[in-house]
Amino acid sequence: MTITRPAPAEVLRTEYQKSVASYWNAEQDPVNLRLGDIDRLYHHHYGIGEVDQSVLEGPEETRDERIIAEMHRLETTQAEVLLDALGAVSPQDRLLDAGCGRGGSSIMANRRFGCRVDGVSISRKQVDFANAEAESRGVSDKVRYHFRNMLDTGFDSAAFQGIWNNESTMYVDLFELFAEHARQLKFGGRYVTITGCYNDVTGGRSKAVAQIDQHYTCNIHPRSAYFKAMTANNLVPISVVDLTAQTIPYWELRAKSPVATGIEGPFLDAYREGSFHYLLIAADRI
Ligand code: SAH
Ligand code: GPP
Ligand code: MG
Repeated sequence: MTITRPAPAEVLRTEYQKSVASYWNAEQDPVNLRLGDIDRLYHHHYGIGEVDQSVLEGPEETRDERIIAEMHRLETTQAEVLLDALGAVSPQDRLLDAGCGRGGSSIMANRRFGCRVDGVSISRKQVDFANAEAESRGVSDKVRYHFRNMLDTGFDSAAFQGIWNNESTMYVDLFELFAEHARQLKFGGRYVTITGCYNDVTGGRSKAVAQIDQHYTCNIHPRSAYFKAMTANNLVPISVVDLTAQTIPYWELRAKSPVATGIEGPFLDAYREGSFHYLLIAADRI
């Protein structure tokens, strides 16, 4: 089989997109790889839910392993909560994982719904990694990752019952993104995002939010921008869940973990001061 691959210039259209792709092509952090190695579900998102504090007690020699396993459990729970919000999906449907990272959420979606899932990332390294994982799991007929730009994927119009962005909207203009999602979703299809956004009520970008942007080369949007861009693109919110209180324990645990990266302080500050929220938004395509 011949695989024709788009030239990077067709996928990476701006200097900014090239710098985002470089970040993800170079990324090898134990905070992600050591967690993913546990069950080969690799996530690039954060965790939610109650922390089992007993992982901090018990034998010193295995403490690090226990903390890492607990962080991974909370990140997998986050993806389960996102998939819950997709509503009914049948094995005949198709789903799109926009900004798919190393692909963990797509594997979980295929496992849950039995349907075809396509993931797109502007990191060729991630796409190759994720396809190798799908291959080794024997699901590469159903789960496929593509080196494509989520602002212009090349997929057919009205091809998808569901589309999600799990922590990947902060790299793009939301009006462009939701226009492309609206094109690809069927009428009545569901869009879900879990995202970090800044709080319009407390003012502009706080110092802690600016530090997060700087750390990941991203551009966190205000909360209001999501609803403006959805309304402009025939996406009607059906549920909005503030997950902030549920993600703080993950960050507290991560700060005490052997794989802390230094960004834990800004996340905890931003959440605690109220300048930043961790939000799930689900919307229907009309
Ligand atoms: N959703 C994944 C990864 C989140 S990390 C997870 O939950 O594990 C952010 C991802 O967005 C990275 O894979 C990055 O390559 C991707 N991304 C950023 N801008 C993009 C764009 N314009 N098109 C496609 N993917 C993009
Ligand atoms: C990816 O997670 C992080 C992002 C996509 C950027 C910002 C997200 C916000 C909610 C603002 P990761 O798992 O690669 O990050 P880390 O390496 O810090 O675990
Ligand atoms: Mg991570």
